[in-house]
Amino acid sequence: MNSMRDDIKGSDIDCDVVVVGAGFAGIYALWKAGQRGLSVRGFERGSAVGGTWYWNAYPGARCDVASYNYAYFFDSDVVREWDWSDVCSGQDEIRRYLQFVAEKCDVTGQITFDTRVESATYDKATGLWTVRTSGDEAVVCRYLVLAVGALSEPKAPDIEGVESFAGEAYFTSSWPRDRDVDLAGKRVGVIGTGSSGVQSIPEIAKVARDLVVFQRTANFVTPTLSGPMDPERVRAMRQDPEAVRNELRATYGGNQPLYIGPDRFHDLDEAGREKALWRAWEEREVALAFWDSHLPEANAAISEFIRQRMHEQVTDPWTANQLVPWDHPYGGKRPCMSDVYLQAYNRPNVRLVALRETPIERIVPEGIVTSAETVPLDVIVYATGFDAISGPVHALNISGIDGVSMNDAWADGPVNYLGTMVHGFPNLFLPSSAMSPSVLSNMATLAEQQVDFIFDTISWLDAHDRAGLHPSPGSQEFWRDETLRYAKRVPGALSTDSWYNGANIPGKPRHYMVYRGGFNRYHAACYAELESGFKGYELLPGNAGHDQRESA
Ligand code: NA7
Repeated sequence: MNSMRDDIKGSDIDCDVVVVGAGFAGIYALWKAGQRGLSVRGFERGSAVGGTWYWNAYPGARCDVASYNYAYFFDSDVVREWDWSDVCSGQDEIRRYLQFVAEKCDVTGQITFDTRVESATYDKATGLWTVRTSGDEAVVCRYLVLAVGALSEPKAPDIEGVESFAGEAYFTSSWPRDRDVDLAGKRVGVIGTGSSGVQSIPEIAKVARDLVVFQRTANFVTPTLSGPMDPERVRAMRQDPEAVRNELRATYGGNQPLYIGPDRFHDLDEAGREKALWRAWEEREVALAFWDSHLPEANAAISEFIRQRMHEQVTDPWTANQLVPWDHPYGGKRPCMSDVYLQAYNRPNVRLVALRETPIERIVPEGIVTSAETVPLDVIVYATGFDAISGPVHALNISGIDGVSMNDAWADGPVNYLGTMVHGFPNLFLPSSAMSPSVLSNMATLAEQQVDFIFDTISWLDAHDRAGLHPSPGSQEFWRDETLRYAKRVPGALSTDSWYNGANIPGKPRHYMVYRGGFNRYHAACYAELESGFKGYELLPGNAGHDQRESA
């Protein structure tokens, strides 16, 4: 394939592709562009590759998808040369892995680091994007891949007086990487008990003099898969990485779980269900206790079982009762995993403040004021989460056909087709974004799948002499309905406040943002489009002036 289209003057265009972000999707997109003979540039606001795994360097940060699967499979050498130390790899190990892959694939030289992309503007006349950066560069390209991640735009603290605090303040989402944060002997307050809070609290508890946890909503916490890698499984994986990759794409979650209960919920009596739940608990896959765990009745049994196990791990009855999530079913919001979180509350230096009973009123120079007390603190850790999934796209200033901004197009919530492209924004690709399997799938598998689909789309355009494409409004409506249809089947998905539906950000339109039809179905839908000649899209004419199904 030619790296430049003949109908675009060489001087008009700086590169074929710009990739924004250097996490799992960005690194692979940079490599893939090179493989397809396309010229490419990358921009990354961090000082190194890693994305999520670069920024979230808080103590205790680790992955809860098994390392067997949470990795790339596009390159056999990468699979064979990298040894994971644990089934649940820690943040720094995953960051080093991504650095290893980026260097092995020789893409780091294409990335401009410490640079934010500030805007991206589409020119209808030329069909090109102009990307402007914090480094005062304007780069003109044909294709724009925004590999900016789903959890990269931290939620701004929505508490009065945040700036007035006189002590140290840290965010789990941008934990200092250039120095050790010394919490020894200090009075530390942690706000937030999502995955970041659940992982960091036990580590902070080990060193802080006093730790006060400010919890608004309790979350489900189940044991992790952590432990040594099984050498047999690693050997099998290394034998045929391509086969593993295909197997992952054929699963519901882009992930091969280590255990799935063999029996259906309704085929078991009470004793059988209890046995199945215990077995799955011991296998550390309690959410998959039954073959049909997704059924509301099975989910209710799983939820109740986890509540009991959580309760019995905490000594103080009031604290135990507060830590158990009574208000939503398992999976209604992102469940957490930890082997040490609940036990941390049995330490004498750890105390829970239940914000549903005594809400935070404000932050003052000396600490946090609730409706019941002033808690004096030396350090506040904000584990308060992200403007998830659509937030990183809103943070960029993107304007498409006729100057329509993405923020206007998404004013009522994100719309797109197949989770990757938006009507009115030709040749703009959004891996890991809204209405893809996204955060409810294995993000490493998803990164490879989406980037493959994006570059297969680009190859198709070139092969068919098309300058570009964007989805039709009808396709977007269809995909929105599909996303909603599958979300309705998931217990608690639409009724629970969560960052899956934007409820964690005041004023954000409530819109379920994860496609729950399954990775396998998603993958098939993407490639069915390609095979149909992109019937769900509007195609922009190329040089040879093919018949037009376009609106631009
Ligand atoms: P999450 O899961 O969004 O958790 C954020 C936590 O912060 C959650 O407990 C929130 O309570 C709490 N929060 C947010 N704002 C406030 C205020 N103003 N007052 C009190 N408490 C607040 O983010 P994480 O970083 O833990 O995890 C994100 C994902 O990263 C994780 O699931 C993994 O996929 C990796 P709320 O539930 O809103 O009541």
